[in-house]
Amino acid sequence: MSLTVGIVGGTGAVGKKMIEVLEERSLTIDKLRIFASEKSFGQKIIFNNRKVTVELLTEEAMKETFDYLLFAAGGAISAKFAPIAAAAGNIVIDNSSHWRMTEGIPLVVPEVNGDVLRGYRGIIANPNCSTTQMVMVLAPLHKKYGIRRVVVSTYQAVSGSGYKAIEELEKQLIDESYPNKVYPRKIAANCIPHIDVFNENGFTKEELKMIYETHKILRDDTIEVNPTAVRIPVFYGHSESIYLELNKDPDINEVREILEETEGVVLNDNPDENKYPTPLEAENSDCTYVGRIRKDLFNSKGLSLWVVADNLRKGAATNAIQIIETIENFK
Ligand code: 11C
Repeated sequence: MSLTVGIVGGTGAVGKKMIEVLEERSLTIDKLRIFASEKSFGQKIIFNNRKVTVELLTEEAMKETFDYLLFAAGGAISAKFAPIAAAAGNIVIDNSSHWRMTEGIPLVVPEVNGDVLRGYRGIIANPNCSTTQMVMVLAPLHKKYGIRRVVVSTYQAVSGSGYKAIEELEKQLIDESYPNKVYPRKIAANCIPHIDVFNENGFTKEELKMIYETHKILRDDTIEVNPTAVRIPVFYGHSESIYLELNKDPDINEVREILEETEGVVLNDNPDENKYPTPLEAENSDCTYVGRIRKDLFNSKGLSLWVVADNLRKGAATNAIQIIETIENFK
């Protein structure tokens, strides 16, 4: 079946990646429409060797008929326009955080909980990139052993903050005096333990997303998640050091087998040959990579892992397109 797909925010870092991923996958797109604000409308974007003119985002446009509308324009735009599009009967896949925790709105990583999409129409939320790659690895281990506690530290690429942040790092790498505008500190040659705003409990919004989105996707709010989210001077690819306390003692070979067999996860774990995932190697891949798997030396139920994925792909665009593929496969 050929589809009409709209992208709201198609000129930003995630929107552009969505266009790239749509070109690569096997969905047949009959018509792609791209919407943006006054700043960017009128631009020409190439999709499947054809020029698409970026249209102005309006309420009227959102009432037209689409098979799928992908939103990548931030929370305020999603809050206003996604309900209009959904009320018109469209399926909306929203990459912002606005609808993620709303009851009745599915929050989906297809390999983990794609089943919730069966028969559903309306707004669907795409999770935060740091949550997505984490639950890709947590889900099969939770099923097998039960996860009691997760302690995670992230090492997040600047592309998670968009084009302006990419430019800020590029400029600071060649000019030490280039001022920080996107980040509260200089990002080149530094790491900043601060992503999104601080909450009164001391955690940042990025860290709270990792807690509550994990509960919703894994359908288990008893898992104790303790994150620290850190921005590092890497362009693409988020990394995570994850410590799990399980309900049962894990067998390390069995853990490796489980992860090796998990769809979308690639095991890269051979320290003797310096084999472990890094963001440079994960860039432009749709998979989630895991390595440095080891048991805690002091707690038989403890397990450490290192998880890396391309934040603009599996963390955003690819996951959104996989949501379309999942719904199409249910038809
Ligand atoms: C970052 N994870 O790396 C953020 C970007 O809720 O979708 C994505 C924010 C979100 O800065």
